[in-house]
Amino acid sequence: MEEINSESKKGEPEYMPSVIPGWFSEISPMWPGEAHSLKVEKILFQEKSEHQNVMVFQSLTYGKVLVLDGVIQLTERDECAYQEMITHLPLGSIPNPKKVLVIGGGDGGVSREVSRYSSIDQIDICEIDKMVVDVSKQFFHQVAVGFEDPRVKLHIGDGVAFLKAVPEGTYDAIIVDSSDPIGPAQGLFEKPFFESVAKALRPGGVVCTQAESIWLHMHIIEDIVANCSQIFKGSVNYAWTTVPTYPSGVIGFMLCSTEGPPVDFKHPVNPIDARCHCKSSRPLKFYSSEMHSAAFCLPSFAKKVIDPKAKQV
Ligand code: SPD
Repeated sequence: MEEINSESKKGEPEYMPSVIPGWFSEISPMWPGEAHSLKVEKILFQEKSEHQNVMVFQSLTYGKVLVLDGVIQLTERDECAYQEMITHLPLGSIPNPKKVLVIGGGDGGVSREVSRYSSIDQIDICEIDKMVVDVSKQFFHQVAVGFEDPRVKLHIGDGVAFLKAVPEGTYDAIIVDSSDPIGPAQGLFEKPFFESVAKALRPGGVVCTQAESIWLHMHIIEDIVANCSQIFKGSVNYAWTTVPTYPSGVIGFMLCSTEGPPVDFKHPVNPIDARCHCKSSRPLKFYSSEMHSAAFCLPSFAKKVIDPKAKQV
């Protein structure tokens, strides 16, 4: 096969070879046949924890990147889209949240966002992998700043086991900031986990879980929606947002409430103060009330699958 050359000869169009040393490509059976790539300037950290491979690299265009088992978890440039949406979609939908649990979230970004609410007096985080916390504190200060809030209590352990031990009706909101359902996060996508979540929430409490991509994972989403509509007796909705460095450039969220005071996720009732009462945090970059409502508009192909099982107030 003729070698493809990136150098232009005699004014011919330039072709780039598709496999280039110095690039990170995200390859996984969860998105077969495609891989998003980022140019690597320097690998800053690479180690195997008790649970997974942990890597941090400096990219040319997205700042530092955190990768777990070969899958991008966050980049400095676009983490705002994910962390703000997964947090403010649920917390913007209920008045005066007080107790919040984050499952996963070992980088601290979700707790950074939860910290913006002055009504909250307790933020529990249950992350399985201490190395993720340590690496985030070392390389991602603007994200791990979320651990500095005195209301935060960090538990290192398995989220499934943690939730089973939580007394009934403890939390106003639970946010499940997980990696994909291959590896340590698998249990966080299964029915027994959602049953524990429902039990740990107060009446009219809310959950928001990372719920993959409408372009790639409709089969997973369909299962999650079916399980959730059996378990959660309040509202059950799917929302989504753009995150350029996640597979297919989008990611979704499952938002559910338990039986009790009705929750209308599509119309936020608890607008957050963008200035934030917490001095160490920056102004919002992505979330707004408009983005909140827009996140629930689904393309027709997804609506057809999700809507028959979803529940509105
Ligand atoms: N496909 C990757 C999905 C990762 C979602 N979790 C990211 C953690 C950021 N706090």
